[in-house]
Amino acid sequence: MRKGTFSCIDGHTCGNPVRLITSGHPYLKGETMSEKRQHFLTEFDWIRQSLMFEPRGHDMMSGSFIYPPTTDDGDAAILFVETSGCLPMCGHGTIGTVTFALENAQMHPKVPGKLKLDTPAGRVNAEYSMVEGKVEWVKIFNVPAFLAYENIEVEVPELGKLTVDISYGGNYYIIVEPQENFPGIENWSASEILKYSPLVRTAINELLECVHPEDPTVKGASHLLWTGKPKHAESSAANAVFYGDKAIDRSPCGTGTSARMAQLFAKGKLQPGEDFVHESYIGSQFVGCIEGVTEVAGKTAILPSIKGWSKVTGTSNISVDDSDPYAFGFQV
Ligand code: PYC
Repeated sequence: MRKGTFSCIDGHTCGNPVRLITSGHPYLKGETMSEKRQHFLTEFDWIRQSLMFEPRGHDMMSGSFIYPPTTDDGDAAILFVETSGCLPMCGHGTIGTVTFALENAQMHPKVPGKLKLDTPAGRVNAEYSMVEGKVEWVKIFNVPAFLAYENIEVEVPELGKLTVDISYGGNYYIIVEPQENFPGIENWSASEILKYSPLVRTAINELLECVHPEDPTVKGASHLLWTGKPKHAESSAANAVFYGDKAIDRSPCGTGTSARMAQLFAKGKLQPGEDFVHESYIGSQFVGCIEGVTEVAGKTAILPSIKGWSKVTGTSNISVDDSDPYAFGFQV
């Protein structure tokens, strides 16, 4: 039977939606969040589709479920649900989940101000400031990020040749810097980003394979990070992150910022300890930092942190009943 009622806390992180689902969790098999993610995708993907797609969601919708920790020292575990699937890791989603959960007693840190979170991509730690019941900011210490491919030439239908880098920050990002066939995000409309992104993504995934060296279920270049000039003088860089089929991230994108810092570090353009103020398509900002350097399967990687904020906009009780022809959503 595919029906249920789901209580949700809705809000946004720096402009991008986060729907924290606080009831209706399916029981998931698996020792790790990566295994539980696979179980969810196999048996419960209808829940994601119902809560993310129209008419209950929209193109940018993104959400999460909190589960008990899967490690001995963890405080909580997070499963991410998005229009595109279940991401291994979502930065804006983690900042929103932590904010909404703490403000509504859905997470109980062992050490106040700190959280150890189990995600499908691995351990993500968080720090936060909470004043009079409101979370002011959350800083996440993301999974190791690394530059996977450099200077890849790809022929994109209707656009022509692009040279791109591919970097991992919890998801694989195709990073496009201004060049002959791309004048920078400040000179492109949203419809151009939405038109060309899927074409670049398909061309890249036909050309090469992105598979995480430590977890083969994390695979595929799923996101695009187009770069350009920031609107604000204090921003270090700006981006338009494309995800799903029609979404431009309204936040500066946590996993995208991690991937971008790994790319800049590998090219000698960003050093550990420097603030990296990353600006989103709508001008909101995250502060990123390289906290340290490590290795993933013998490859140099960075330990990224991302600081941002979230706000609750409301609560909802969403019902899904298979007598509704659009119970499991649709995409146009
Ligand atoms: O913040 O990591 C992120 C993210 C991924 C997709 C949209 N936002």
